[in-house]
Amino acid sequence: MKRHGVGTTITEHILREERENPEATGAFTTLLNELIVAAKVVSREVNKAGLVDILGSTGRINVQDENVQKLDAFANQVLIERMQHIGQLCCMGSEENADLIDIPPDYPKGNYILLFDPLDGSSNIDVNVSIGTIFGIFKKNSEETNIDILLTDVLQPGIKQVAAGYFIYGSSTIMVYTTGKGTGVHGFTLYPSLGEFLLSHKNIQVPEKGKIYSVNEGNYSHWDEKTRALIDYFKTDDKETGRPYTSRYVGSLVADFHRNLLKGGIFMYPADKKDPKKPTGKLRLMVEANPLAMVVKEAGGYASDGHGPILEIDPSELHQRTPLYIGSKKDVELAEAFISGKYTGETS
Ligand code: FBP
Repeated sequence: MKRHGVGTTITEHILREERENPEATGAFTTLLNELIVAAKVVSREVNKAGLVDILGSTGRINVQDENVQKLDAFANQVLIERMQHIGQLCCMGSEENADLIDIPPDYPKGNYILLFDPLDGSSNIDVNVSIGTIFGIFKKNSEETNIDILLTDVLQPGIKQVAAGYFIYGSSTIMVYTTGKGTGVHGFTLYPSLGEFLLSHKNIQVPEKGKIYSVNEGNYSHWDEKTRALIDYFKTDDKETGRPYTSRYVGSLVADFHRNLLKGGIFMYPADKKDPKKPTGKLRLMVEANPLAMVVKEAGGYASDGHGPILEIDPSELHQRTPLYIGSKKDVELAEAFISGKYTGETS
């Protein structure tokens, strides 16, 4: 219901969820509200990037062995500085930081763990193509506060996330998130003149089967036979099974995922032999695959590493990588059948 021309704000939505959760203490609300402030700061900087000296590289190489872009570094700093003072976190983990990020002693600590990819789609930053911030939130299990020991609390399977989502900085800035447990996946669009996220996509459900496949086919020669057969399957002309699918690949995971979430389809970043140091593909389990896997599951879709659910992977490292097949349930199940060698030619 619109009041004074304004629809449901994200704060209203979060407070309603808090009231509906008997265990809620307000801690999660504080965490999410500050994360939203951080994203607004990043969104503002992204929107004016071409006008200020924030494009291009910092010249530094990060723990992912990637060139750190200036906007990457800016987004990372904004998230860390905004989130460390809220008193609800015991630590954070970022794609840009080799180790866990401790909460400075002059700030109170809490029981939540925030993991994030501060700016996903770095290769698209300088060319004004949609990029985003991806986040996953866990609760720590132990009473531990010592950062050196907290890694065991952080390395939980994705199924244990209490919330996950992303922000897209594109033609408009959108936040999509879920707290799981049947609460649904909801999208909020930033209303620039109001500076407020308003509900724009209520209870998103991904179509069970899509018509879009998203993959960097430039890696074809580095794929194994099963992966090639899968991609060839989506490109084969067969009206009965709605093929060929159409190819769409932005090169920003958050943007490719968001499109497929709304329209149906499958995003794939298979394992490849391109870089012996990265046999399991490029994408990170904890800050990219897990959060999006929680969102797609709550929206009726599925996320797999080709052999089983992403959310059930027991992580062993903060920056471990995983092959990723994510999106419409039937398309990802089919991909899993191909990659695990169980494909029999039958499609459901
Ligand atoms: P970062 O930008 O956070 O490092 O993310 C990795 C990423 O850019 C994804 O967003 C995207 O899906 C993928 O890499 C693109 O990789 P490639 O250029 O190899 O297709």
